[in-house]
Amino acid sequence: MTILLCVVLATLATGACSNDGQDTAPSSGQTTTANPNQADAESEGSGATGSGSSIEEVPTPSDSPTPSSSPSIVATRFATLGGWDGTDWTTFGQPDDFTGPASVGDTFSIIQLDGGQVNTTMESVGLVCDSGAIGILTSPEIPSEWGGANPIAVQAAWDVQPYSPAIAGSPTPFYFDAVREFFAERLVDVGPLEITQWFKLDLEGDGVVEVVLSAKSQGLQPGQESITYPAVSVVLLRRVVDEVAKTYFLSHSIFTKADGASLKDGESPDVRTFDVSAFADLNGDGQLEIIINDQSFEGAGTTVWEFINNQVGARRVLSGGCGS
Ligand SMILES: [Ca+2]
Ligand SMILES: [Ca+2]
Repeated sequence: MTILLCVVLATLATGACSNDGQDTAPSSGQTTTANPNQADAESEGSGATGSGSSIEEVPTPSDSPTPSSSPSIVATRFATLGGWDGTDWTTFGQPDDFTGPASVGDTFSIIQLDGGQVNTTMESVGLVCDSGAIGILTSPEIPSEWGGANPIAVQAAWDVQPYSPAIAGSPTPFYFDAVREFFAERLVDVGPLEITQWFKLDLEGDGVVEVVLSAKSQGLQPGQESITYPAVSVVLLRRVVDEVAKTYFLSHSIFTKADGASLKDGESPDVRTFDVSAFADLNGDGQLEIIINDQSFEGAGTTVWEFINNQVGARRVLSGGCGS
């Protein structure tokens, strides 16, 4: 049986992998939601100030903090994604070469979702994926678990986790409704859902808490051949803007019955699922980027999203991975 696969190579600000468009998340996107549940809206907006009214403090393009003039390098076990070159995001020659400012013996920090960090040492530049991609190899090896944790390793001159780690908990029904509404706006009536991750954290340290969640069709597994349509997976960011909760979509995939019908005999859908790998400031501007894993049949990728502003939303700035 032929499985539709896609190889995700290190690319900069491009779609990671496409199958009838279900994974071509735009560089930014947002939906405006007149929040039907004011209590939840207030909860979402509450932060260290104890009030959602501090929305005035949300950075705008004119007062956004300045990124570092020093570089950073971001790697996973299967790809060196690139990083910040002091002025912009860059691939550092990925995936065919590596020209980044890192040397054998340099220390990288493996970022864990709970806010912890584990040091590792760069040993060489070599093959990190069977596709031929070149990247940083470390000792100990950057962990990778198909279908599980797939963290990033970072070298940077600043504190890449300047704010408290995300607090995970049990999502309320309100957030299931928010996910349904996101897909309903795309004319997809999703079936049973599960929210696999739910974080409340302050991405830029302005005292207003944001919500990030990962959701998918109940029981959906990457690479699954037999699926119930529609099969969906998404990572959403919700933040309070002008006292209203807005939803910004990050990585997502939608596979509908029509997509399935378009497959040839013997083909199976390339089911992909997404989850948050880490929150880390990868360009030194004091604002946390959202790092997302994607899993497919024998494939694993990572995408870095930078939140630009309330109008533009989030932008995919780095991505890479390995599939076969
Ligand atoms: Ca905030
Ligand atoms: Ca940042």
